[in-house]
Amino acid sequence: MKNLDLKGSWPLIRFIIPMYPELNIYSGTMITSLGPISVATSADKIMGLRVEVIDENIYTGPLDQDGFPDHAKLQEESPASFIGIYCGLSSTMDRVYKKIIPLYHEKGVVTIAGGRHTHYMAEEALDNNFDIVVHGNGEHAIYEILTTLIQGGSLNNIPGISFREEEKTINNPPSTLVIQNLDDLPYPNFGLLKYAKKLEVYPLGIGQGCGHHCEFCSVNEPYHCASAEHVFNLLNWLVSTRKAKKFFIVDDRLEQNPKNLSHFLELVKEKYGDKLHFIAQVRMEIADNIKLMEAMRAAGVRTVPVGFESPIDEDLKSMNKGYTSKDMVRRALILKKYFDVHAMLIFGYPKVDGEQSKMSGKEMVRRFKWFIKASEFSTIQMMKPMPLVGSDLRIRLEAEGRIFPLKVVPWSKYDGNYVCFIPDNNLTSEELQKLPIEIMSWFYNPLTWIKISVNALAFPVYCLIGKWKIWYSNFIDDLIKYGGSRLLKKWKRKQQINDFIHKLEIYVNR
Ligand code: B12
Ligand code: SF4
Repeated sequence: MKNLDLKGSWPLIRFIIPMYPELNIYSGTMITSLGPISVATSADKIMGLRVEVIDENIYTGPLDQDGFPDHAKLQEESPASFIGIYCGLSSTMDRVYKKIIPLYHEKGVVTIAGGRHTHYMAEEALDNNFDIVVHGNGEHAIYEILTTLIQGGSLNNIPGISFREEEKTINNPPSTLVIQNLDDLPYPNFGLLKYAKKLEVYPLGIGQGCGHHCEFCSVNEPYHCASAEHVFNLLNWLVSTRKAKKFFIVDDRLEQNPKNLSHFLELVKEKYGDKLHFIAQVRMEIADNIKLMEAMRAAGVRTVPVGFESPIDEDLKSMNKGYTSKDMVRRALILKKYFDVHAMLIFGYPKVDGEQSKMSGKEMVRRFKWFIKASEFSTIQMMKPMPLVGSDLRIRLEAEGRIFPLKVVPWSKYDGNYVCFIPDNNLTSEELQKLPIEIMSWFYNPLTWIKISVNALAFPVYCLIGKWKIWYSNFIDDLIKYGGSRLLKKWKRKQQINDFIHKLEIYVNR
């Protein structure tokens, strides 16, 4: 550990949520990450410490000459003694290691990492000049780390952290910190955000973990949740203190404790009707539970992102998704009656046990398009399979020697839009890179503006026959599609996809 330099009588810890490296469908949404805000809230309970959070994705402060948040300037304005970085998304880690950490490390600031990437890659983080890595829930750990360091104590007795002593890595047990009673947590204080645009969507957590075990996913903990009353009180507090109206429920799957969820929805409906707006991730099987969907709708759940993943049974089996494509369209159409459905899909999933799919890329595209059209999704996101750190998929592909090394495909490309491994034999790297984008371009068709214009003219007719609600819903879907087509165009313009594919091919043919 470096010698602690407590700058000023009230030392400062600056939490940083690093910027997404690439344009994606979440760019432009004014939301922040719940985890680091919750940890910062906990640090803020330490008497004599100042706390601020910089979220680079919604940042309004000083910029450097390349147009990125200027940490040298931030440090000059208010020197921090500690920084805590959210390392939950691998795609942000190149910026963390290359741009953020070196600057603070050089100034003798203590650097603390938390989030899923560094949990699984602690050695990499310590090699890149992080002083401490926190594993799992960081609310108690941050309190203990900061109070211990300020009082000049040793890290040896703090559970769930990794650090180096005389170049040797110390991993204090347990391997993952889990806060079982989520009702014990203080309400997240979004007021700690500094230089931030106004939040439009507030992240809200009911529970953590997931009882399923999809191969590509890095969420491996069993599910546990806060009580309905606790979450409802928190919601009331956000509505009254921050005028929050729109919420993204960050649970991996909302429906895991139906009794608790139904109670929460009932409380929301009683007080707010459907005036608040919730976005909540669910599995497609909730289409079989009409009562629950009705309760969700009545309490203001409007949009459900659903990981349908693939209409191809071989893919679903390899993913260990726990269902087949049977009934997918039927369930999607039921969900559509209640919500806007955002479908998350994975193209070209590598098959288990060296099985090779006989299906050509062209046939896969045809199947995906058919499924998307038949299911009438409001929005879609086509991703490539990502060998995420901590997932069984990464372990399998690593064992097969198929993951491109970081010098060919760096962490910044781990956002679902790039090929990260050598695909199955029936697909070339170029096809895996390009075909999902072809499906996105087909769905987010720039010519949708013609449909929008025609529909605008047809509005009076729909009013006359009393079907204006149908008109409105189609109109909004088309506007979103058109917006999506513009975003896609911007993304394509920025990418040098052919250079990227060329790099992959050189590696494959080496
Ligand atoms: C909500 C969510 C989103 C939201 C918001 C993202 C955000 N960062 O908040 C949205 C929809 C935007 C999103 C987008 C994506 N996501 Co996402 N998302 C989640 C989800 C479901 C919940 C995150 C959350 O808020 N959890 C609740 C909080 C309380 O927990 P937490 O974040 O882990 O924080 C705790 C600890 O980690 C720790 N901690 C966190 N920060 C810090 C900092 C310090 C200093 C300390 C000490 C501790 C600490 O303490 C916290 C409190 O206990 C997770 C799955 C999961 N369960 O983690 C996936 C997850 C983070 N997402 C994932 C992915 C892959 C994506 C996408 C790439 C998918 C895509 N293609 O669109 C994009 C990212 C786009 C990009 N540019 O890269 C992966 C990330 C894996 C990885 N290694 O990169 C996850 C883990 C899911 C998975 N399939 O495995 N996501
Ligand atoms: S992908 Fe969804 S259902 Fe599957 S393990 Fe992850 S969180 Fe659970």
